[in-house]
Amino acid sequence: MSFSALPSLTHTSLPHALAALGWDDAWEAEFAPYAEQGLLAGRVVRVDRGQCDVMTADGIVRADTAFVTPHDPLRVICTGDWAAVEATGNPRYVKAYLPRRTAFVRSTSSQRSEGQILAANVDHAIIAVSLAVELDLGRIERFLALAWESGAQPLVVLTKADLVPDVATLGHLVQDVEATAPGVQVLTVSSVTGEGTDVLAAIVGDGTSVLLGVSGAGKSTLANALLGAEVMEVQAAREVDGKGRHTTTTRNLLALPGGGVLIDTPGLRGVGLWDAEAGVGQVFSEIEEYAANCRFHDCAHEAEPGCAVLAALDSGELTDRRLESYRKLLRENQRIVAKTDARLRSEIRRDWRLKSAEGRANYAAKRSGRV
Ligand SMILES: Nc1nc2c(ncn2[C@@H]2O[C@H](COP(=O)(O)OP(=O)(O)OP(=O)(O)O)[C@@H](O)[C@H]2O)c(=O)[nH]1
Ligand SMILES: [Mg+2]
Ligand SMILES: [Zn+2]
Repeated sequence: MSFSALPSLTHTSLPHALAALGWDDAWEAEFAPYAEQGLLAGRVVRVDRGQCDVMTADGIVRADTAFVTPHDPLRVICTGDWAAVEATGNPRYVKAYLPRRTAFVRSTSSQRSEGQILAANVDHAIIAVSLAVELDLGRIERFLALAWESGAQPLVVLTKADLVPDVATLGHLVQDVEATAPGVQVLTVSSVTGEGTDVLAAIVGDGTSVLLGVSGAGKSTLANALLGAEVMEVQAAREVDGKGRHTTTTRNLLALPGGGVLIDTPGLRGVGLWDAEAGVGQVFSEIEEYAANCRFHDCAHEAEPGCAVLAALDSGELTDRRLESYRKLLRENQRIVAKTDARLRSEIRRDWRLKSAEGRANYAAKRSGRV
């Protein structure tokens, strides 16, 4: 991609050039000690091989990440972070980054299943799902669990609506996804006909959004549609979605012309849960609601008398697939949690919970015009 295609920050009428990237009073206050040291504030637009590009009020700075690449992978600087960069030097170093308000984390597929941060300080986690291939509801649930856990608001965007043969089929597909995603908006879009992109543009015009999904889902095509320019490279010819070809290889933060910030990410083959019990609970909120009515509060929903979950299965309100998926994700999560150092996890979580609560309050205040 070429950064010259980024909308110029000088076009903004906002008081601070960084406002177009999401800078606000709370960030400014947190940055004060770094400003006193003469460090520049900027948002990380891309990290790769020991270096990162940071968008500052003076433009893009290429900086070395040696100081912000600790052993703990969850503390490694990432796209979306607010960085403190040296004003001069060769190389220039990122000296620190501000505590994150939200972070999208998955566990790597490696043996050690470490957490890996995919994007920081995100308000909307957009899960892109192609309608050109068979829906994988389990995978959507998995993405949603991580999205809820991140502290961002999830959104499912069903892409390539133009490839669905008729309206009735489209309706059924949307219904299936909606039943899988309580409390989550489900949008259908087509980058070919333009359908739905205006609705999406309105959502991403506020705050920071990250595009997530498997390779070939159409994330970069959507990013370009929202940017109104061919900034991100897209897969040249559509073969079969999600089959091995990864077009986007780094996570890129882009300022949208109508306001808002978008992070395009490389396709994920799989997303392992990483300490996402609350997120799983939110994805399956209706099951947790049924469970609240079970006769025994420690009901395992196997064969207990007065089990409201089994009653919902019997009446058809709840599907076997969904209950199985819930159980599977809970089990997987427990395995990950058991593997990870408990003390470290609780420390990191406390940090984030605090920050994301603050972040949400700030964001809500900003939206309602109080800041
Ligand atoms: N018919 C149709 N094709 C689309 C649409 N959106 C994307 N495509 C095609 O789908 C293919 C994949 O699109 P990309 O945007 O590169 O997918 P991606 O999710 O960014 O993929 P990775 O970068 O590998 O993760 C391309 O050939 C696009 O032209 C759409 O709305 N309709
Ligand atoms: Mg892409
Ligand atoms: Zn029960």
